[in-house]
Amino acid sequence: MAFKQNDLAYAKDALEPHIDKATMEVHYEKHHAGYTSKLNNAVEGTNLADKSIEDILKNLDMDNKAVRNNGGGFYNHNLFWDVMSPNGGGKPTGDLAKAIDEAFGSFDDFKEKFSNAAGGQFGSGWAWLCVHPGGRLEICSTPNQDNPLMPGVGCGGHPVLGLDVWEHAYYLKYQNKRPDYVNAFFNVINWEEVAKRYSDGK
Ligand code: MN3
Repeated sequence: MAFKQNDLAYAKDALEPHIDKATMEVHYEKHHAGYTSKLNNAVEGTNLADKSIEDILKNLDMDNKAVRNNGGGFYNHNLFWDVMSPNGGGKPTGDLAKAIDEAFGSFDDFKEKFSNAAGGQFGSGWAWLCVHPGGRLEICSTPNQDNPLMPGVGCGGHPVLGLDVWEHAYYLKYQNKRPDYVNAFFNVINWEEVAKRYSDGK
C-alpha cells in the first residue's frame, strides 16, 4: 500500500497571518507531495513496501539516502501539519504541562529552549520535542529530513512536536527572519494534539 499525505484538517489560508497560504500551498502540494512520491518509488518492490513508516525509520539503514531523505520528509511533514491548528496557540495543560515544567522549569523556559534549537539548527532541518518511555521530555534538532526515530541521530525518544526550519517553510513570508517564524509558530501549535502524542508515546 502506497504512503499517502495526511489530509489537512484546516484550509491552507487558515493559519494566516502566522503561516501564509502561498507557503502552505507550495509546502503541502509540492515539497511534501514530492517526498511522498519519492518514498513510494524508493520502497516499491523492496521488503520495506509493506512496513509502517515508523517501523521503516526506526530500523533504517542510514546509508539508504532515498529512504532516509524521503521517508523522513514524508513522516516529518505529516506530523507538522497535525501539530498545527487555526485554534492553536496558548499553553499546554494537564500531564504535558507538568512534564514540560519538570523538564524545563516553566513553559517560558521550554519556549526559549525550543526556539533556540530551531534557530540554532544550521541550514535545513527540524526542531523537536520528544518523549522518552516513562514520560521524560527532550528538546533537540536534526539536519535535513532526519528524524528522532532514526538510529544514531543524537536526538532520541518519540517526537511529539516538530518544527520545520527549512527555508521553504518560511522564506516567502519571513525571508531570512527565522526567529520571527519560530515565534509565529507558537500561535498555531495544536497543544491538544501534542498532548495526545505525549500520552501515546510515553
Ligand atoms: Mn518542509
